[in-house]
Amino acid sequence: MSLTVAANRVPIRQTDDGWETSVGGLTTALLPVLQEQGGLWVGMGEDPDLPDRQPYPADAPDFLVRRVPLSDEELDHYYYGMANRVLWPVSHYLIQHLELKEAFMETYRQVNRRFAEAILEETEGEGDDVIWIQDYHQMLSPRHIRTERPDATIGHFWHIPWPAMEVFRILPWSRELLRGMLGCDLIGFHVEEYVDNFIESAEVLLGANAETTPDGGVIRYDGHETRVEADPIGIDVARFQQMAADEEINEKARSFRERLGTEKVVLGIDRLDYTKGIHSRMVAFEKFLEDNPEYHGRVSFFQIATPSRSKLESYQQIRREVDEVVGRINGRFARESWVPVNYRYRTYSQYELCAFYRAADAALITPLRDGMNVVTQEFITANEDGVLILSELTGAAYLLPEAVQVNPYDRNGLARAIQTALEMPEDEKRERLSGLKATIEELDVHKWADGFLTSLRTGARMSKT
Ligand code: GDG
Repeated sequence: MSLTVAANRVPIRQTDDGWETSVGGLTTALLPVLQEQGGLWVGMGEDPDLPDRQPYPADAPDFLVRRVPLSDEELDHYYYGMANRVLWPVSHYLIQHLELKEAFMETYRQVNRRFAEAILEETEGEGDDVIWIQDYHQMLSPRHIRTERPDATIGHFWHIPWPAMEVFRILPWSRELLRGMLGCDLIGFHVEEYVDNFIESAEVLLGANAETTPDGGVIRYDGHETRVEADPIGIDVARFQQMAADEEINEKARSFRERLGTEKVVLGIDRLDYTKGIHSRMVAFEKFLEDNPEYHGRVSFFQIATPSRSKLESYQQIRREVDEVVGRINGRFARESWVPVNYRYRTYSQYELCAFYRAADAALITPLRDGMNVVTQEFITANEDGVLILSELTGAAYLLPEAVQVNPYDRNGLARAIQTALEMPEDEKRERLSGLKATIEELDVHKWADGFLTSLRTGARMSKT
């Protein structure tokens, strides 16, 4: 078998010491498959100085990196436009950020076609070769590939929520986008809710015929069958376990706690994105401090917001709002050496993140909507005795009943959950965490990739234990 992956970004990057593979769930899961079986990775080419075709590694290539070069305007309309100002907000039910511009969709069509052409040029589509497309950047390329190569095996994994049909249909191009996706043989989502929403969208908007099966469903449309199923993504569990056992990381965790100087540490780690609920979380922490003066001086909230999509006005706006609320809370409550909110707008290494996970007494992961949220899984794997406070509007919430679940829009409920977490008895904490850890071990990202590829190739899902 040879594997072709199409994702928005290629999995390698240039550093001062040469080229290296990037760190991230998807790369970690798919590189071993490409290294073993060979293949192709197609992604955007944002830098005209880089080659369109790059065998990697250069001295003994395992696979070919193929870039689809994009002009600045194409990048603006396809990536910052259609992907990030249309598909992202609509899928997260944050339609106040929606910008429905025909020019975005026009470029998205062209770029999806170019991705499909690059795949067709580089592959012959023989035997059990498979094409695996990732995420909402590529909804139309499956249909192009199918038209040119009716026998191709094409899979797609959708990493964000699929919204309710009534919300998805707001898009003037909803039917065209769905038809594009239905060029696939298999589409994976994190949880059943998204599978059901997708099936309903295909039935109502396209009049497709759909049947539900124990694994998800089968949609028949235009003479082709597409299977849909829930395949929740995991993390590289062994890597996080190893980091968690590393003495240097534990030393970092201890000195971090000492520097904060409080009895309790509450942690948040997110890309700075309006879907992640950082602002509402801060306001809830403020309410917690208002209601619980006995905690003043005893608890610190440490929030990392990693810069993301910062070219976009809506992301600049959320940054200003978070800056403002952090300033307000600290201005109101800080005293002597105690600063209640420690906020960092920057990127850390994965080792540093792991030290923060180890150090925390509670993680506050409260997106307004999130496909899965793998920060949750990283915290559970790395931490030993903390509490997970988790938004019920994430994919992860379906899988993790042992978390303290909250509605991220409910300020009072969230404030109470912080108190519950900080006062939870030790044995209850350990019991909940051990249930959570068992689930995360099952969700491992290598198993996820194997499971999806087996289902794609054989037409049947592996039985889940
Ligand atoms: C999409 C979906 C779905 C964050 N800051 C730093 C850093 N990170 C890493 C985390 C984690 C990842 O980024 C974020 O993953 P999430 O799952 O939280 O969210 P999205 O980026 O929105 O991802 C999401 C996911 O796809 C997978 O399908 O779960 O729902 O939206 O791994 O650790 N990593 C490093 N430095 C940082 O400062 N190195």
